[in-house]
Amino acid sequence: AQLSNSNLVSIGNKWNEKVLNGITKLSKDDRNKNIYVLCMFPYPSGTLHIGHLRVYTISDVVNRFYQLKGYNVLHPMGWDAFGLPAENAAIERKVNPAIWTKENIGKMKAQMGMMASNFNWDREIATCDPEYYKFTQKLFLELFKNGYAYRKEAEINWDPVDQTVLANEQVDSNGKSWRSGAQVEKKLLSQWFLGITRFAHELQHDLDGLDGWPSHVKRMQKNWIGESKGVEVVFNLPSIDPIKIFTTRPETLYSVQFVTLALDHSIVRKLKEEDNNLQEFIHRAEKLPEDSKKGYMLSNIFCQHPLDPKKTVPIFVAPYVLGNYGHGAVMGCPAHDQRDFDFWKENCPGKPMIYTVSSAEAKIDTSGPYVSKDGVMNENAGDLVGLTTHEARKLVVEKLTSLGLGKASVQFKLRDWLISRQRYWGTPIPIIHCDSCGPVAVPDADLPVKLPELDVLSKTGNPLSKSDEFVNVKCPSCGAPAKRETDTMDTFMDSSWYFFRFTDPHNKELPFGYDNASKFMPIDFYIGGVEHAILHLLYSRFISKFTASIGMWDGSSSKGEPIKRLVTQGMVHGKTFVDSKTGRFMKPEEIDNSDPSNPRNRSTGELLSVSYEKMSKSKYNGADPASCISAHGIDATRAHILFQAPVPDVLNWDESKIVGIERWLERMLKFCISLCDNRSITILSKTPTDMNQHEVALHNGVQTLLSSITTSLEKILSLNTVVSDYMKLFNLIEGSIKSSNIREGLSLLYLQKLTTVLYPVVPCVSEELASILMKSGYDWRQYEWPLIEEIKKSEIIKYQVIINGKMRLIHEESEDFIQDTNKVIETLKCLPEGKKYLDDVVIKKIITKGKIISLVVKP
Ligand code: ANZ
Ligand code: ZN
Repeated sequence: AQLSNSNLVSIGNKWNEKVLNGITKLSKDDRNKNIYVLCMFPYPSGTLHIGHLRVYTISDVVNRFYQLKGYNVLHPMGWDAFGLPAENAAIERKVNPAIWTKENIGKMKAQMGMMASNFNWDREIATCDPEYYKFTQKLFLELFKNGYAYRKEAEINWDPVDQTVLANEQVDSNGKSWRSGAQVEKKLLSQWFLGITRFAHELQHDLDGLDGWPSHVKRMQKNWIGESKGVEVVFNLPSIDPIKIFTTRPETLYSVQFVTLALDHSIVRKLKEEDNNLQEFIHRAEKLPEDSKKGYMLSNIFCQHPLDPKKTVPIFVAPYVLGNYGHGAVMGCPAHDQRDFDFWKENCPGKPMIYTVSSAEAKIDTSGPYVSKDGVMNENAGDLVGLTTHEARKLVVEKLTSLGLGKASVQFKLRDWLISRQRYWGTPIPIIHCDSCGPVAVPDADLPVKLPELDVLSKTGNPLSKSDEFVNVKCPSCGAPAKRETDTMDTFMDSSWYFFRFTDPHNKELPFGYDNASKFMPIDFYIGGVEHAILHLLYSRFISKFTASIGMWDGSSSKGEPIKRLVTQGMVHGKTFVDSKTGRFMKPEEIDNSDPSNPRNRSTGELLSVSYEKMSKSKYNGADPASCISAHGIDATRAHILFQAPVPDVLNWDESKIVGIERWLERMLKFCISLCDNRSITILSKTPTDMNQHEVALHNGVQTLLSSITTSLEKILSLNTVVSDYMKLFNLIEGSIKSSNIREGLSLLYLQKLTTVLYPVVPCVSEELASILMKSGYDWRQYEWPLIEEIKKSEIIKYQVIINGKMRLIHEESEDFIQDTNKVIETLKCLPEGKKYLDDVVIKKIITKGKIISLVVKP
């Protein structure tokens, strides 16, 4: 346990309410100075952890900084409140998920009240509130009307633990569910999709204009969208539709030795009707891993090589070809592609491979494929012989194009977004299925389609489909008996537009009004975890581009992009104690911390090994923000969080290190009180024009630090250096009071500026300092960010004073000091050291040069 600091705690309590209210209210009029600072809204799990405190502190610092700069800051907070944890808790505890969620929101809101974050609570939203999801449904219907929402039978990812479908994005590279960790199964089901791929090009290329995004996040998005530029090639075959393939290597066309189709290719589907062996192969192959190189050669069917029609090419069916990429078919070039090479070895062992590309220097090595994209076309390459791969690529595309057997083509890895979930606690999809009309939109007047209150929720099956009352309705279009859609939406749909709702949270007619949204969007600062670098941000970009494209807001200047500047904060890691002998994680009560640098096992006395790791219950390394705040006060806690690590980095949480911050805050408070006890000081209202060189040095130091603090907040969001600059600034001011060469009124002026600039990070201490100063009659514009003043030129030089050829003393003065020799003599005569040599003598000569003042004197 840490010693608590009751003074800082009580200052925190004293100013809490005032500080929570911030200093400006959003006003409607001033259109130019609007700024939108947003942190990713939390899932209402019931407890805030230290990671939350870190994000909210960062966004609140930005919020308060812009308030001080006179901006209208939108800094809202809400709840990402749908999702499985509530439903699972409801099943376990037999409580309504709505009640569970509401209680959690209450608890977390109370905890947020301790964090000194000034949010626009009058704009609070919860995605599970019918007033909110009514508009999620309306947006879905906008997508539906514009052809972006459609139902399709698809092979989907089925999570057998959570009993629901998952989006591709929610399955990791090992085929496990992002939430339950279960091995995902494939199932064929009719599901709702959103046509995100129609924006694939924009989603890929508009990333380049997002200068305010971390490059690694842009890279992750690009990889996910996966644009690939290549060529579509047609392989004709007798009496069946031609086969189209996608290739990024058209220059390898003469090395093609086979064509392979995916298991669900339309030709395969047709042929398997009459081919039992094929049927059997497909059955076996569906269970094989995607990287399996097993194949099945179609008998008696060959296709024609597009540039050499006499040459016939065999056709295989194999699981390594993806059904949902390109055209679900590849041209196989075993000599130049690793996968094709492996496939050929497995299915046509011993048969030679046709190398058409080689390096200019070395001989062909037939033990593996030649995969380099740079090389020259060799003698096997027909009319391409002698060309570079680059030239060959161009020529092949030209030939194919003129024959009508190919054209340039762009493919994306991105798939349409599967939003159907067979769970209760989500936004109902507002569709009614009618036998004669098909899927019909629920009319506006009937929105929201509310979740029925069900008595029992179960883990198996879709709870909504078991409610007859919910399911059986009339078709809104023809009146015939019809069935309501029972799928709910992926919760990422709820969070893909919430930032728009914050701009107009009370709108009863629309998800958001055009003017309100256009006034604040795009978001100026969006702060959150890097774990959302793909899913949430991609979906949000899609919905923003869609809503801009149908004129719901003015996205013209941002290309419909929702986020100007993205700030991803690092994780908070907890101090973890491990018994080196057993490898066991130690509980706090098992640790002897009497010597904090050498923690020991309480029962064995053995030294423990210490590391910082992701916080988890099983490692006993969690930290509770509430206990830290109640021990040290909110200001010290905030400053400590910011000071310990740069925003994007991992923060190794060590509460004991907070003492440094506490001492600094205490020193400032004491200093301010002692200064204000001395009421005789008259404060300077502005920088005086007659500063001496000591004052100029102080002035320059202060302005440099103020400028650095401003830049750190405004441009680079380097909040750890803001705190260290605060400390330096305070040290300067504290030191200046001790100097007899500096007017106290000037030091006091700078203390006021420090008090103001402290406000974003330590608002309660800033208020306390201000109240001490004000009580003593020192009044100023407390909530106005100081203007940075010019640095005054005047370097201080150490002059060597030489008298009759001997170096007698060193004197510090400004550069221009030696210009007036009378003043030099006067000054030197006044110095105690100078008196010794210059009293009662006649000065015969004075020479000044550079840093040297040379005097010739006679008694
Ligand atoms: C012939 C070739 C020769 C290829 C060569 C590569 C190297 P990216 O960059 O990821 O787009 N391909 C095309 N469709 C496929 C599918 N549905 N399933 C599996 N593989 C597929 O990759 C494009 C390359 O992936 C294409 O270029 C194709 O193989 C393969 F020396 O065509 B290539
Ligand atoms: Zn109907």
